[in-house]
Amino acid sequence: QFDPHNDPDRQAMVHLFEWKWNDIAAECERFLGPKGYAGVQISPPHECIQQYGRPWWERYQPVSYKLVSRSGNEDDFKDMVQRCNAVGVRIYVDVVVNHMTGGGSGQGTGGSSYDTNSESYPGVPYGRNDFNDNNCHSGDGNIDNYQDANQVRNCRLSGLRDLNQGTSYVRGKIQEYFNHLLSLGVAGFRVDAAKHMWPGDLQAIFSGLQVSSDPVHRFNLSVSGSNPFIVQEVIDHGGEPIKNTDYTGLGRVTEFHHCDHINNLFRKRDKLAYTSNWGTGWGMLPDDQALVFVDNHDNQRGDGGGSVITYKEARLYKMAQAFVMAQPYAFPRIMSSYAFDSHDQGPPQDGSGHITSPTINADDSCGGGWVCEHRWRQIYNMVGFRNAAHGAAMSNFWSNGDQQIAFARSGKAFIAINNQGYDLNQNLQTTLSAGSYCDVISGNKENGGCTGKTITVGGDGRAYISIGGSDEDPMVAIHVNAKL
Ligand code: LM2
Ligand code: CA
Repeated sequence: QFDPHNDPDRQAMVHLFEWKWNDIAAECERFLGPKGYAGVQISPPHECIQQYGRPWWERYQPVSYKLVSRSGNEDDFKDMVQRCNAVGVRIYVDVVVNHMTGGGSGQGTGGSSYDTNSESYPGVPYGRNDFNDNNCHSGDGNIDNYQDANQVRNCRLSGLRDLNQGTSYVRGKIQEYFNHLLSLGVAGFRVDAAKHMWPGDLQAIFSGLQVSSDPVHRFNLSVSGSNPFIVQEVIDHGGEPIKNTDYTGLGRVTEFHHCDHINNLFRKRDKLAYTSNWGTGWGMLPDDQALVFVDNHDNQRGDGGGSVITYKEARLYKMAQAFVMAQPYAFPRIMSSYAFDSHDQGPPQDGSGHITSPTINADDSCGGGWVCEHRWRQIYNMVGFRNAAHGAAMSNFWSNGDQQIAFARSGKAFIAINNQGYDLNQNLQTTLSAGSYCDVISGNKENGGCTGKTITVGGDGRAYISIGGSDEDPMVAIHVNAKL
């Protein structure tokens, strides 16, 4: 449950937030596979409410576990999983099983009816007895006090009807849903609102999962271990009784301290010079228990605590991503967004509420309202850096004592970052063999040449590194696969 079941040459995943299944399938084949991405976190595939204005968050209000959503139906889903697996890219599903809807009644995206007030969800089916109402002891039935773990687990998260995962019936329905997804070839789950469920209940649910061994999917999980990859979303910034470590026995956990540290670092409230012991040295979870990211779909909108760096501050964002990818620490996830001006704004869509596909520009970037951070050269080339550096320890850490750093991934790769505001000019040890390397931040290695800066490494492993204090991309990165 800690293993992403990734191809060993692929060491980072991307969250294609609100993408349609057939667009993801195409993206696996034309971009993610070739560029070395390990997998995709997809938006919740279950049937959900159809909220007026079609905000993104309607997908966090399940109506049933039928695979019918604005991203596509079950056939589209199956096709996506098979096509992505075929090019070495895994699919991780965002599963929402803490709760059902938060208000109203009507029809879900798959045609099932629901009625929040009577807690009636015939598409599953769930009824009153399947919810936690009698186990919640807050004044209004909602979570009012995060200092009370009982409330956090048994009361309603902003009015969302809270399922009782303590019963064998509810556990069974959730297992059925997960096993269905696994039978279609997915490699794992991002468990929404894990903090709001009891670790013991999650353990019981996970222990009943069966992974697919169907070779048609070209992806036989039983080869690499029989447990699906599990990422539990536990928002822990410290200061509450529920800790992310309550869940680390069951699978990986989203490391929100990482978002906080990255934010403080790149806004210069902290020093890059102090990062030679990044990871557990900074009080974060052990390597194999953490999933890390600069921002996610909630905190890029200001939800979930802390302020973070997003695509809207592109220069800082690229620097932060380069730092995260260059580090050997944890398993990273890149956020891929659509452009938004307001919190609730849904994905690019037409007048009838159908999600519209991203367009792909000649320079590999996206159009049609999609930001596609994962297609920014500075970002996808750092995925290539991470893949090339995999297994090599950090070494030869250098700093100017403040906001300029450089380090090697011993024998495999080298990066220098200048967030100081004035120029960096240094002769630094890269640990690489003598030769010319393409700086993958400023360009691509193409037909044996480099479209950006070329860095020359001498016989002693040293290279002269210059990064202007106000350069648009104030970093330089080279690795063994970028040798010219
Ligand atoms: C999550 N993780 O634990 C998701 O990452 C987050 O995006 C989800 O909230 C949340 N948990 C529940 O799955 C989002 C969104 C909320 C939205 C909920 C449910 O951030 O704003 O709440 O999904 O759709 C909305 C309204 C809220 C209302 C609620 C219930 O914004 O005002 O509360 O629905 O009707 C009365
Ligand atoms: Ca709960």
